[in-house]
Amino acid sequence: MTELELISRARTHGDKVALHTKARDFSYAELLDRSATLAASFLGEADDLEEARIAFLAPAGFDYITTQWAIWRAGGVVMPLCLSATEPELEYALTNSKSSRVVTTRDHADKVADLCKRLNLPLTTLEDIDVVSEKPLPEISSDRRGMILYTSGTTSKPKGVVTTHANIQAQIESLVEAWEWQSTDRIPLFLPLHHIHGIINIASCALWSGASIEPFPHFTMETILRRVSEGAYTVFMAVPTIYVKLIQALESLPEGEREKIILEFSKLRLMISGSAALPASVHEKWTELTGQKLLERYGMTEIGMALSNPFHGERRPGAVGQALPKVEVRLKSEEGDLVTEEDEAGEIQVRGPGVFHEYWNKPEVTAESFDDGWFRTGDMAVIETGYYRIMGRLSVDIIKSGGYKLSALEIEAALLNHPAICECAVIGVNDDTWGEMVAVAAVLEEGAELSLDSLREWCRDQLSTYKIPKRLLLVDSLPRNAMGKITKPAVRELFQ
Ligand code: MLC
Ligand code: AMP
Repeated sequence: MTELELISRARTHGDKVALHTKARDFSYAELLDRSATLAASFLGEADDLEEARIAFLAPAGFDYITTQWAIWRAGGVVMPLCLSATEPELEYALTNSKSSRVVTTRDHADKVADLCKRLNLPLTTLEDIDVVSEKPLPEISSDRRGMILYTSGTTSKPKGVVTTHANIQAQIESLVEAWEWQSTDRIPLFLPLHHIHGIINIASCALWSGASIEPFPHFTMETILRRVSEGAYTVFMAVPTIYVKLIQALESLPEGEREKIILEFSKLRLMISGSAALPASVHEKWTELTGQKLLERYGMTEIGMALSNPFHGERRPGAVGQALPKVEVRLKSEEGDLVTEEDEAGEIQVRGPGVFHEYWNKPEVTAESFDDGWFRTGDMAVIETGYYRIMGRLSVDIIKSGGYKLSALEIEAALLNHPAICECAVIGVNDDTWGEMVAVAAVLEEGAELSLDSLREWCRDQLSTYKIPKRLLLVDSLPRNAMGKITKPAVRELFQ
């Protein structure tokens, strides 16, 4: 029988604690039992979901993991939705992926009920599933599609990144080997579970290894500091914004309390940063405070993780290390030549079994994103004394804020629906906490008025919180080049 390796490995972990939650602990055996029951229910009369896309909306925890495993075990493709998405964003993901049903919890049903009705999509609430007896589950070969994650990019609307089970397994195995995951590891999970950082690097690597996860619906400083001070974890993974916020929080604590938490941070066996550039100053400050040397790594939804500072050896501030196991990395210059020398910049291109299968329903875009079998990341880097250093992105239209990748074009398209806005240009402005922050320069309709507060209020129904502009500049005209195209570097100067 062909069973996913994640599932057969879980059998060997049996009674071990897989999830430690406030309510109670859940063992690996419980994850297996519940996911088998759910899989039988999702299958109904069918023998195999045959790659049907099943969207689900659930916070990190037992429901999330068992739904994910159940969809996989029944032969479906998991499509985790963003808990803070607006209705237009959810509608786009559901219709673009042609999802066949939405699964959620009673607590979250209100968020999708009307939409599902309008789209004529069955909505299943996990608490209301009739316990059907288990049934034989289909064989899942590793070349089948397993997951779609929506990622923003150089196109206005997000693209669905499809990975097969083989891709997912390769991404997990690479990290388990490089970072020496242990079955004794305990890790907090507070990052969103519609992105690869939370799904692969934390949840899947931990469960693959027989480790224990403490899930949280979102990041809350007080709770995390308390659990760290109780010695709850061995491994910690976060985006740079969280390390900046942790430094601010620790520095504002009374000395006794601070020292206690810092001592526990210093005992962790591994602390990792990724999803956006970790400023060298933050890296150094964290070492100064806790004695921990953060391990910075670089990755992307389409490729999993590609570059990492070493688990053993020098973890260099401002650098992302070297290629991970199972990953080949090369740099290609703007002229299209392979970069063979140190200190010469080039685009990062990646090849290997972890690289995604396709952009959902976009064969041309998929083909264009590869150069002779190598995925073109759109990120520029150099190698300096053996380590890669990320220099920035090729596209000005991609913004990274708080670790989220945002498309300036998607935000512009939404803002252009505002009745007061005639024209606009969205850029990311540098910010010490968020890395970049969304800023918009706008030309208003004749006689119209617009404040940042009212624009932000209007955006709440259209865009997730992190996409909503944090700065607004009203201008008479936008800077353009001779061809009439808006020049974003000149827009950025307007914000200086
Ligand atoms: C929220 N706020 C922002 C903001 N997001 N302000 C500026 N820029 C942003 N991006 C503001 C809100 O408006 C609000 O302000 C206040 O901050 C609190 O909002 P929140 O939503 O409660 O924020 P918080 O919970 O503190 O979120 C911060 C965070 C979150 C860092 C925990 O952004 C996060 O989880 N980021 C991780 C995303 C991630 O996992 N990316 C990985 C993608 S995969 P007010 O005024 O209303 O209080 C990938 C590949 C790889 O990148 O390599 O890993
Ligand atoms: P996403 O599309 O959300 O998966 O985000 C992937 C992008 O995040 C990459 O293309 C990079 O631009 C960025 N990124 C991830 N890790 C790092 C890092 N350590 N340093 C700089 N940028 C990073």
